[in-house]
Amino acid sequence: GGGGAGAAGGSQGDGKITMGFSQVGAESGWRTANTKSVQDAAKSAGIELQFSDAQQKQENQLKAIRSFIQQKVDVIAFSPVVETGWDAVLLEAKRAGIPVILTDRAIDSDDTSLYATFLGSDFVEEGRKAGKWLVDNTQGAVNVVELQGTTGAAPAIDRKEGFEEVIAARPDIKVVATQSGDFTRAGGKQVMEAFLKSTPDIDVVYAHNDDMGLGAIEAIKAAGKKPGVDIKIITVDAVKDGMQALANGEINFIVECNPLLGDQLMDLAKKVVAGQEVPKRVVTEETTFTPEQAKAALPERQY
Ligand code: GYE
Repeated sequence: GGGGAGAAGGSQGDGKITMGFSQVGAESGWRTANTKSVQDAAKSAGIELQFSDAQQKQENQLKAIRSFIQQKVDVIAFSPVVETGWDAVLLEAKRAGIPVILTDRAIDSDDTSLYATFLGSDFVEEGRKAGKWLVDNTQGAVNVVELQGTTGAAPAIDRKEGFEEVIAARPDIKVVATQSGDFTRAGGKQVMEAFLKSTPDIDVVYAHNDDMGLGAIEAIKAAGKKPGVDIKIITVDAVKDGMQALANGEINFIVECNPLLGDQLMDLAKKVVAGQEVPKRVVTEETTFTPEQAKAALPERQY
């Protein structure tokens, strides 16, 4: 790391860019695909990657970022596990002259000078797409239970918000229970087991990711009900296991969230390190899948 903007020195002074990357964890299929994408892309771009897994803990991310600053990497990229609490550490990076790229998840801060750009999905829009499917594909009273992502995480906050915004048009759609399953399969299963005991007449599960939806499927089956039929399931991500369940009719609709951010991230990193202008926000393109569309897409699906 040459440190200052435009240096692109690399830690060994070999002209290579060094990127410190703080990943959220390994909580989901989405995350696994995202990690692989970042690692592969760094290799092809000739960027030296210092990869750190925070195991879904903000304190680990703070430690990793501080260690990247100490090592004088050329650029720091990270996917913030939660939205708040980053200003102090990002100010330290700024003072050290190290540019920061937010990838996948956003932060909640008034000071937009703390990062160069934010690359990732529009999570509010994903929530809207989930809500729209529900509004368009149900009639009469509908009881929804919601499996939220990690508390305080941008995709959990935004997917809830976008969904609520759209279903507000149908007062007969009610979210009767909502709780975090921490974006994991085990979390989704556990929360769904509790919902099935405490909440009568569940018509629909809205899970903020495939993994929690897959956990909910296990709980629904164990309760002697048919996922996708007795209880409809909407999820977000469209990773292979989710798409397989959708094709099998156990999930009814998936909103895609693209984890393959690696190439775009390396591209942005090179520009930022070279002191070039980059857009402050780069939104990834995504679609939605019905069971028929999942069947068609599965053979080509990379992750
Ligand atoms: O949807 C979920 C993962 O931040 C978009 O994190 C990402 C989310 C993704 O755990 O599966």
